[in-house]
Amino acid sequence: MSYETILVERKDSGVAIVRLNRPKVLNALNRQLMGELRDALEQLDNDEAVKVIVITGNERAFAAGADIKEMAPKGAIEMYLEDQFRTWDAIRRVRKPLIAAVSGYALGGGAELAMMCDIIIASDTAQFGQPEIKIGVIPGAGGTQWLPRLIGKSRAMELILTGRMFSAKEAYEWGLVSKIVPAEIYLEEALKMAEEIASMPPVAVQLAKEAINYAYQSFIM
Ligand code: DAK
Repeated sequence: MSYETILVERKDSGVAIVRLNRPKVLNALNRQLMGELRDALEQLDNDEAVKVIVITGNERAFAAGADIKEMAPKGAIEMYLEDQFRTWDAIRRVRKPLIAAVSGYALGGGAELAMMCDIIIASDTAQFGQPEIKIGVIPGAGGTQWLPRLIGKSRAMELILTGRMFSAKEAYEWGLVSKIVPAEIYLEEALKMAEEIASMPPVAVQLAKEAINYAYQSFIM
């Protein structure tokens, strides 16, 4: 697997790491990156040696959202015909556990990508948010569905209608993330958790993930 916008690493422990790799633009999620991410996740999902997948960015940004510069000149019809939902949907269908290791910005589509994962580990510098309202759009990849379910309607409404960022501490207190750790060790901690899960019976792990996600079955994207 060789990509331009992500890096993929497989460990002997059964853990694979997918690193979003457009650091100059805070890992903005352009079409190429989303396509490569989808392809990598599908391949890792089909690889028997891989048990758990960790998705991460870098210390400054998990991902600052969809690539605004790429999106800006496009009209509604072009966006509709591109059908990006198909890509996001494919990520949502990955059967192996996905852990998001988040440091720095996780905004817009970046926050949605983290929420699409099964577990979020955050560094103490992580900042989440759905700032789309500020540019006249609404969260396009499920944020309006995920946030109310994960942190409650009133908070989700406030955050989506104001676009304000929220801290790792808030995200932890509201149950959005399962753990906050110092920035220096956020990836290490995520890998530790991934390795522990990778050592469990894999079919039971996948079934448990499926069963828990049943709670979100009415989720439509
Ligand atoms: N897109 C493109 N470039 C971005 C970017 C983004 N989202 N965020 C940052 N960058 C770029 C900046 O333009 C800058 O590039 P240069 O100007 O140096 O070339 C570089 O990254 C560094 O950013 P800053 O200089 O702005 O860094 P600061 O530390 O000052 O500020 C920031 C960091 C994260 C607060 C700021 O960059 C910012 O506000 N960024 C935009 C965040 C945002 O609005 N994100 C939401 C985007 S909308 C859909 C699925 C998903 C979506 C839509 C549809 N479908 C399935 C249909 C999702 C939509 C979104 O996510």
